[in-house]
Amino acid sequence: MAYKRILTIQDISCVGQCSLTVALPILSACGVETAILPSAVLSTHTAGFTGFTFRDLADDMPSIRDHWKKENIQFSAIYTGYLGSISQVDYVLSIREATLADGGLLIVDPAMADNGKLYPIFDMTYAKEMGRLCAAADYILPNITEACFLTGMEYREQYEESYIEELIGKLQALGCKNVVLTGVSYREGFTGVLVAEGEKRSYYEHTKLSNSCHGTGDIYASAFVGSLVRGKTAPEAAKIAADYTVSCIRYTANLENHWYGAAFEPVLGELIAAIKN
Ligand code: PXL
Repeated sequence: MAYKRILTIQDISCVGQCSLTVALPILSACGVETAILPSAVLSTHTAGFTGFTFRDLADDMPSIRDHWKKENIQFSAIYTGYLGSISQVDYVLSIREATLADGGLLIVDPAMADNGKLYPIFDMTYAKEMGRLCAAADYILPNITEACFLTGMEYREQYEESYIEELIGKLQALGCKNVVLTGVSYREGFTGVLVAEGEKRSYYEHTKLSNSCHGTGDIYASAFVGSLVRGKTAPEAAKIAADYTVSCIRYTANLENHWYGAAFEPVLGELIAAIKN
């Protein structure tokens, strides 16, 4: 069996349990060698903390890419999350060109928005550029808010299957045929994930817990990518990632003052066990 190596490109929020501090341990737990390319360094994430520092690392990307190319470094998959600035989209595309192995996957989590709003520091120009990256991906993992910013559709909290199907169609029209849409809820107390691979659909519904945590999108995407790269199908990976994320949120509900992220560490064993099955 070829040993899999992933490159993940997203920010380091030094404190806050999101992006690289979540992706690296989760991908490692999935049994995959993980290389990282930090897109930015922040003192904390931007959801709930104020006065955070932010350093965009876009300028380092071309020389890192060129060094890897010279060393003939190749990745089985590239997984991107929160990027620091719009110039990074072209850098990511050129890193893919230089380092993605034949048959390797580009998986894009367009981490830029939630609950109907863009994250601080992002604007519509960023959303448009993210659309260009999504167009080039093999899999994209938006939540409904991100799907709306990518397609121009109206954000709704209540909807029917026809609204979700229209969103999927518009996302696929961007250019990526495989869409993993998270946070699709058709009834009170439940939510789920819809996996669209071309015309094929699979929906996995699970309990919606009353507490919600920051960073669960990153936990979900990391567990999905790790499972997929370990050979699970997309619907299997979507289920493993959903069950794991629910466990993280459930664990966090019992902690005091843990508003900034989800305690994903104590339940990593469940993810490892699920991937072994
Ligand atoms: O979890 C997504 C995320 C990643 N990185 C930074 C963020 C957020 C969400 O707000 O602020 C810096």
